[in-house]
Amino acid sequence: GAAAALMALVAGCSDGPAVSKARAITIVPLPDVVTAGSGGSFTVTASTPVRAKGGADAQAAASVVAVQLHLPTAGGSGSGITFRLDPAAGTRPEGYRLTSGSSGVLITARDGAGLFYGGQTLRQLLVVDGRSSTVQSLQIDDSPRYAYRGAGLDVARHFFTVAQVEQYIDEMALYKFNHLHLHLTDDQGWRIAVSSRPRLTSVGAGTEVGGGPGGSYTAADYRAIVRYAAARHVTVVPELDLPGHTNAAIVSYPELACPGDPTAVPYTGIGVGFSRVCTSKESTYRFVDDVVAAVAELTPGPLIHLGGDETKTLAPADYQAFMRRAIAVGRAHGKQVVAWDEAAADRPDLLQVWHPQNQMTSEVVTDVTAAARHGSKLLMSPADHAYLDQKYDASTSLGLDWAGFVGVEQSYDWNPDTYLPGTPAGSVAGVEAFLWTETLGTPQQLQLMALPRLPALAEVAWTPQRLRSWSDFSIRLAAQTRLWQAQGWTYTRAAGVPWQ
Ligand code: TNX
Repeated sequence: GAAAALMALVAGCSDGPAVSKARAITIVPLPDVVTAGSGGSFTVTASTPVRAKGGADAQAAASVVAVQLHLPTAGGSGSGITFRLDPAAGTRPEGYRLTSGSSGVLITARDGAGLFYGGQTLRQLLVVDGRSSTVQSLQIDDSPRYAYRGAGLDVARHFFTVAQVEQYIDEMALYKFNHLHLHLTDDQGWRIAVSSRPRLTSVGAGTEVGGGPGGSYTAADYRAIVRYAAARHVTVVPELDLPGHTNAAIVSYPELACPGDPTAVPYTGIGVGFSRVCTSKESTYRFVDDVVAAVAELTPGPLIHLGGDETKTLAPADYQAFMRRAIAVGRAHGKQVVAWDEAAADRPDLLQVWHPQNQMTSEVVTDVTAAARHGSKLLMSPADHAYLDQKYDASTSLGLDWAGFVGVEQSYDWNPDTYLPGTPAGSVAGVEAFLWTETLGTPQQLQLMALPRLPALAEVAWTPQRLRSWSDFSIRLAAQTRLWQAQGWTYTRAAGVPWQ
C-alpha cells in the first residue's frame, strides 16, 4: 500500500539529513500510490521555473501554485516544475501523476483540479522554509475517494471578513477540499445582501453572538470569495437556513412571523430551535423565492443549501410541506438542493447527515436510508467526528461539547460509507467538516479548532479506507506544523498526536 511505499521511500533516503526523511512522509491526505524512483533527486531553488502546458487550466494551476511556492513562472520547455494538462492522461477525475527526477518535477492530469492537487502535494514534498529543497526521485499516482470534500464555516453566529474566509480557503486548499459551505444566515445575523430585501442586511446583519457588530457581504464581497475559492478548485455552497434559525430575518421583516407569534427581537445568545418563519403564509414563499433567486444568481456552483435543521416549534407536517416547497424553489432557480438530515423525507438532492448516530431518532434514520434508496446522495458530517467546533477534550477552552469530545483520533477514525447502518452502497457523495462559531470570534480561534482536525477530515474524504491508519496518519500530521508555521497559522497541540 501507499503507506508502506512511503516508509520504503523514507528508509531509502539514508544519505539525507534527518529533516528530509521527515519531509518524505508529510503528505496529507495520503496519496493512493507512492513509488520510489531510481533516478537522481531534484533541487528546487528560488529561481526554479514553474511551467504550464496544455492550455488555460494548466496556466491557472501553475500560476496559483507558483505563488504558493514563491517561485517564478516561465514559458517554454525545460527543466523545472511542469504542469501538463492532458485530456488523454490516464488519471481519474481530480487525480494526478507527479513524477520527480533529476531534470525536474512533472505533474500531469486530465483536469485543472488534478493539476492543482498535484501542486498541493508538491508543496508538502518541498522544504517551504528554506531557500532550496530537494525532492527525491519518485512517482505519485493519486485521486480522491469522494467527489465532495467539504468544509463548512458559520459566518452567521460570528461574522468573518472576506480576507478571513480566504484564509480558511487557504487551509482547505492545502488539503484538497473542494467545497466551501458558507452558513450565511441564522438567528444571530443575516450575512448576504439581497437587493429585493434590503432590510436583511441593513437591519439583520448588525448583530452577532456576544453583542459584537456583526457584518455582511455585498454581492461584490461574495463574488470575491467565489473567485478566490474557484482559483483553488473550491466550489462555494451557500446556505440560507430555513424555516428555523431565522430570527434575524424575522427581525428585519416582521411579517415573516405568523400572527400571534411573539415579536422577534435581535438575538445574541447561542440557543437553537426557537425561531421559524410562518409556513402558512404565501408571502413567506415569495420571500424564499426572492432570497434563493438572489443567492442562486450570485453562485456559479450547482448547489444551494436550504437548511432545514432544528425547527423545534413547527409541527412535523408543516415543516415537511415547507421544505418540499423550498426544495422546489431551489430547483426552479437551477440549483440542486442540499438540506440537513431532518429534511430526509423531502428527498433533497444532497442530504447532509449531522446528527451523531446515537442522537438520531429512528424516524430520521429510516427517512435518511429511504431517501438514499430513492436517489438522494448523502453528505456525511456526523457531529461526533466531523464537527470542528466540538472541544478536543476537557482541557479545551473554546467550543461546545454537545456531541461529546472530538479528539483528533476521533475526527480521523471512522468510515463514512458505514457510519449509518443501512446506507446503500454508493450513496455517500462525500464528507464535510463543519466549523460552527457560537464560541469562536477571531481567525485565530477558528484555526485553533480547525487545525489539526481539518486535515484529519481531509484524509477521511480523500484517501481510500484500506490505506488509512491512525498511527501512520498521526506521524504525518505532526509533520504538518512546519507548513503551518511557514504560513503563520496557529493550531492546537491536541492530545494523541506525536507533535515535535
Ligand atoms: C447544531 S448542525 C446545529 C447548529 C449549531 C451546532 C453547534 C446543525 C444542522 N445545527 O445550529 O451551530 O449544532 O455545534
